[in-house]
Amino acid sequence: LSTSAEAVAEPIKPSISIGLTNLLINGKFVEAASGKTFPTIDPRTEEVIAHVAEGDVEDVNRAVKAARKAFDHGPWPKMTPYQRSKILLKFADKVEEHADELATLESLDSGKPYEQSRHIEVPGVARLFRYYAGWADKIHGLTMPADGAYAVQTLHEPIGVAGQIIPWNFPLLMFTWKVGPALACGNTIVLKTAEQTPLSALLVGKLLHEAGLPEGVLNIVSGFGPTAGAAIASHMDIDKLAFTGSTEVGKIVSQAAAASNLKPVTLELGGKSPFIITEDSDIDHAVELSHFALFFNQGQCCCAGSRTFVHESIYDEFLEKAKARALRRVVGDPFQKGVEQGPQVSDEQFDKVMGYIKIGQEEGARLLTGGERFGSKGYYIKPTIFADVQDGMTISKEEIFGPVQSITKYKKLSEVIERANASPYGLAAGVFTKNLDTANTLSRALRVGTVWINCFDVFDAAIPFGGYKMSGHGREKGVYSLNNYLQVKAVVTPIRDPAW
Ligand code: TXE
Repeated sequence: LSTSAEAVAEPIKPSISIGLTNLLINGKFVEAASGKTFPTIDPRTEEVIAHVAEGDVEDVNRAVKAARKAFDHGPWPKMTPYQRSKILLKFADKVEEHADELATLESLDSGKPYEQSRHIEVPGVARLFRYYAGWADKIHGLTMPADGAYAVQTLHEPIGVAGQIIPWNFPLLMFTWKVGPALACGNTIVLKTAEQTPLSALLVGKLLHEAGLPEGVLNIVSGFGPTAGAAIASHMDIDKLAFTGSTEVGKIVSQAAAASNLKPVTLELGGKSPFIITEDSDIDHAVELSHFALFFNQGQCCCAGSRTFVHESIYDEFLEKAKARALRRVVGDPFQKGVEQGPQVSDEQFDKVMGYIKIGQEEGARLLTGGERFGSKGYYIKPTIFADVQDGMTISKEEIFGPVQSITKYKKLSEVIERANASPYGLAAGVFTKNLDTANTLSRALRVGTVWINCFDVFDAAIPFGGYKMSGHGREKGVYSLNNYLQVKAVVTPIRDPAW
């Protein structure tokens, strides 16, 4: 870990100048109506990267006006689906042309390893937009027989202006999961980025316009939740709301959506995903996969495998190897090659995670490794493992959202099913087994939106993602996401002369 420590002491200067900091409204980058800005912070150095225009209610109003006009009068929903598809495809090419720049912005703003931004996130943006470009001209209704002499058809129409609020853990991908299907279906958008990570979306917005997106179709308002975010959730002229973030705020925006104009809401919220390792497992492989399931993206994944259940017959060996793997994890400057883990996104998240580590120790979980800050500058935390975690402990119940693995022992399959399901969350689960019967049983018994068997975090564009229970409702990605941005109109015509 010595090279990582040096990297923390000497942050690498990425060769990029921050060009875009204003709000994107009606196809132009404009200052906030108030003239206010807020700083976005480099989590490696705790220093300001740039001051970004701070959108508020008036800016959301301006953005909604532009989106409304673009939907009601603009060319976008009336373009042929093929024309829309071509713009999305051209945009995907532009993402690839600007891959280095986008990945640099993403890592600078969020602290995630550059190699991850460059080889997972940015290609993911291009892939998903191509996937939805493919759907644009395959969205169509049905015809159906009816009692009586009627010709009946359904039209699948865009909903209108979509309000979208996204978090900071995957700024580019969360933008993509929401904007891709909304545009393919012909909607217009007002999107709010997270206040911790406003930068990459602005460049993506510029590229979408360069690819031919008409003005007003996509508006991006940087700013804070209780101001700009709340204005979107409660806006009377926004027809649909999609939100990804905490369960707490998910409830607030749902209430605001209902209290304003009853706009439909899709929610992708927190999780406490079990990762179950059965007795027949190859231990080395199980250690590696469960390590990845939790520590990927600094542990800041809504679906992180944050409750590792290990069969008692392999528990001790598993603990020893999991600890060794955590100690080998390369922590350091995200721009340094080979680094697996950068800093947490913000001081607030750093404090939250350190708080949970303290609670874990106080409540009697056994700290195997880590548990403290890494280096002296930046929001770095040592990969941390707790063993012998009991279900009633706070760290087993609440979302930590950091590099803290909680390992617990189980005896029987029926027991682990019950314990895994005993959570208000139901986002995802990992199952590691060689036994087909066990895999089939667990994949049906677990009350979660995704079950990864002998794999984890497989996020193909075609695979739907979303939660059971308090992890949210609605599905993103895949064909299922189109439903979020379409409404069905039935058209009924009498057949005047059914004599034939
Ligand atoms: O989330 P918030 P925070 C979880 C994770 C994390 C915790 C808190 O456990 O530690 O949430 O993170 C906007 N009206 N997740 O505070 O506040 C906000 O500006 C409208 C899981 O960052 O939910 C941002 O754009 N909008 C999650 C977005 O909501 C509001 C990813 C998310 O922020 C608002 C992130 C309001 N009143 C955090 N208040 C996941 N599911 O992946 C805030 N926002």
